Amino acid sequence: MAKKAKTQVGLGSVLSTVSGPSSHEPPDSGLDNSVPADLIEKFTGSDKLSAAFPFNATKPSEYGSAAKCPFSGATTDAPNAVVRASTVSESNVNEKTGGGPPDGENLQKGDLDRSRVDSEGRVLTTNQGVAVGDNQHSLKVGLRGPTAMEDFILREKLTHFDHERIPERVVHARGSAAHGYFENYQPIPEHTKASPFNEAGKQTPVFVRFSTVAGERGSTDTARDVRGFAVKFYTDTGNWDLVGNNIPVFFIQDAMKFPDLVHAVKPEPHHAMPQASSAHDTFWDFVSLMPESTHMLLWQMSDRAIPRSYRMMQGFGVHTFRLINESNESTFCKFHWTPVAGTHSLAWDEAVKISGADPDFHRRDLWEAIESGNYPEWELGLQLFSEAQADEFEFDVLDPTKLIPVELVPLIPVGKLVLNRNPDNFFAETEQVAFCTAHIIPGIDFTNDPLLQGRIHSYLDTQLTRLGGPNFHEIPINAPLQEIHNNQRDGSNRQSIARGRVAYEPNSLGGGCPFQAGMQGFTSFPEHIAEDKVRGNPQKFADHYSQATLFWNSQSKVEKQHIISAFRFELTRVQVPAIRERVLSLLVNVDATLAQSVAQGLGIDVPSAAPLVEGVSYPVLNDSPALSETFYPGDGTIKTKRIAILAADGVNGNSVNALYDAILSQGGVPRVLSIQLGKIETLEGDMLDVEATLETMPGVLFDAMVIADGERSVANLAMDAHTVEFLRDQYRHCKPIMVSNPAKGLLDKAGIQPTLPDGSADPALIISNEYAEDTTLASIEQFLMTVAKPRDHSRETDPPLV
Ligand code: HDE
Repeated sequence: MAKKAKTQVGLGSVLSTVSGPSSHEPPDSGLDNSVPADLIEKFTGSDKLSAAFPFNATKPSEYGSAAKCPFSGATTDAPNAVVRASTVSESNVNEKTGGGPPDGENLQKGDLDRSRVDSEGRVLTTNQGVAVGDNQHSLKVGLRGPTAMEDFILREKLTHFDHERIPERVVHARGSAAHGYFENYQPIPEHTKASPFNEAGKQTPVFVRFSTVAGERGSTDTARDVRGFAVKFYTDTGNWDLVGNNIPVFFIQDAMKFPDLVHAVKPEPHHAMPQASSAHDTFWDFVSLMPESTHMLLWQMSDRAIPRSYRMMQGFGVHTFRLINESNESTFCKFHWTPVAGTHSLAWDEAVKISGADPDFHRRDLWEAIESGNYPEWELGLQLFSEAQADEFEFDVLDPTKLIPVELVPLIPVGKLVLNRNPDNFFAETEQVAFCTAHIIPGIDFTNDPLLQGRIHSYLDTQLTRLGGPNFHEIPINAPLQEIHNNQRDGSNRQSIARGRVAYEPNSLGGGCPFQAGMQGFTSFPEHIAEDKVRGNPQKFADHYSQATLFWNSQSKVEKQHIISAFRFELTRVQVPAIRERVLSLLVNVDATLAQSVAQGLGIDVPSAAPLVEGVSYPVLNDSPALSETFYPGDGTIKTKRIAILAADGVNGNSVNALYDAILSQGGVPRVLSIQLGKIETLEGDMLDVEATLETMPGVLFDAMVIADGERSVANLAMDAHTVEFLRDQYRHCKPIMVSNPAKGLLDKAGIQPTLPDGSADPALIISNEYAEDTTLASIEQFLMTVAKPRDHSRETDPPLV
């Protein structure tokens, strides 16, 4: 193979947000443009920009008599506008995001641009627009004297700082978000007049926030937890929020129990432990007394609760909603988001280790995917059914602990969701976005699901505390594209300036305006109800187990084992034996093997089953393959997968280059890792940039690894124990590994057998021969084909052997 004049090594760092080569040289932009040019410009431009400030030039004017005439701050122009931008994805514009302000301006107009600020070439000012002469020192009476009370600049700065936190969300505090669009396939007028669905190819801007539930704002991304999947549609008939989760059912059936559930799962009130974890007594105490949680508990103990990426999870509206057509007819509807990348999860041991190595794992993953132009995508599918059909089901469609198997009501694909733009500012957009289930538009309506009914109140209410009052709809990220006209007035932080003397309706002094829209506006579905006012549940709500069994039966062997292990882990951390036993009494009603295996893991006998409510019939469906993650293998590419190439002095440069190029050209993210940053010398005598170290980026942060060819390189790597840990973790978490012949000794050191525990060949462990162009390329191809597939768990044993 011809030796390259310049290597592409370094491009993997351009695609990443952690670490990078020590060299200032821009990496070769590649033969195949696999890395967007503006991302390379941003990466290298940031270094150039920063290099223009080798030291702090204003320092000399800060001392003694010179302090009376402070220098103005040093400035330099960015080599390219994108260098100073928050995100290269700002070039993806839609009606809501706007196209970006001209440099140095803060335009007040329609879309988000009205609020964007760019400070290029501008001096620092106070909040009153007064230029600040000295931003280094407080105003003192004498250089060694006390600070003057009149220092309004210091006081304004500190005061703002003192108040720059707002209350975090009561639940779903930890999250990450992105802009994008929903594109409709075909209009569905027979079912709904809702505007996002009324035209083929129509794009509606969206802002989507993913979250964990239990942890605080700064908690880890990879906790075992349900994930929020909240979509705000900025439609041309107002904002519609579909505030869902990545699991299609919920723990409880009635809003009345939500504060209890959340208090039980949050850190215990006396000592505020544990953070972002359900593995403690109060959670299991509560749910074991709430048998309706059982179905959700199986989902939560499954791999669904430790997704590999936000991009690789399904989303569900959970409740049954109504779609309403022009004739005011209603169709019941369940919303499903299905990821193009497939559903993939972490191993629990991996999730725990990632929490230490990179608590921002999912946030970083979403950000990096969008920056690199790999826009996350989902298909929206609807389950549509009539009231008559609903009455036939053995479960109640108003019960949020039940799903509707696709065998009963198929999914109809109606459009796709694409996330193609990162926010400019986390606080202004992701933190301040206010999702409310009450935000619906003509064509969508609620059902009487008692959990949904409570949510309609709670989301709006919570924003009053979180965002400081009733004008949160004016915050740019929350503002609809439609104009707002009403007689609501005043309140904290009011922005809009209403003209005229009229703030009531009906009026004549304002010419009757604004006036009600009648049938052109939102009208609620006129559901007929003639019932007694009661507290309680319909009889069908009393079946707490049959869908838990359905879910269990639908899981693969590996998925079942993971559920057993998760119950064992969580209940082992529980301290009160009676709570463990009560959980098991629920599992007995789900499946005997499940209950037996978990009991065995806890060293206790299987207790008797929790009592069933009499007179409840059990659905006949045995399994539903679509409930298993294996049903969604994804698009079979290596796109965005992170692949570590471990190398040290003496590495075969040709083989690293061939591998690096192959990964990049297929859309993966290669990184050269070594013992320390700097350059390593290849066998051919070239110098190769190291992009990250084994110490800073352990194996859990990568989807696959390679120990590069070269006897001396392998020997050097062997001197750093991180290499063996790297191998062990990658092996234990069932990730593809490629090693060259000389690295076989490292496998031995790590305790890794070349065959699977059952003696058969390990398809994800590839041992390549010493470098020869054709055989190396064949091994790389084989390796990357394995990386493209969902993880193969056949290495797994319980307990792990490695
Ligand atoms: Fe929420 N939920 N929730 N929830 N929820 C909130 O709203 C609440 C429920 C969900 O990214 C809060 O703005 C009640 C189900 C998501 O900003 C709060 C009940 C589902 C998000 C609230 C539920 C969800 C929230 C906290 C039972 C799946 C994050 C801050 C009656 C369908 C949205 C806020 C974002 C957030 C209340 C149950 C999903 C307190 C009372 C079921 C994705 O208002």
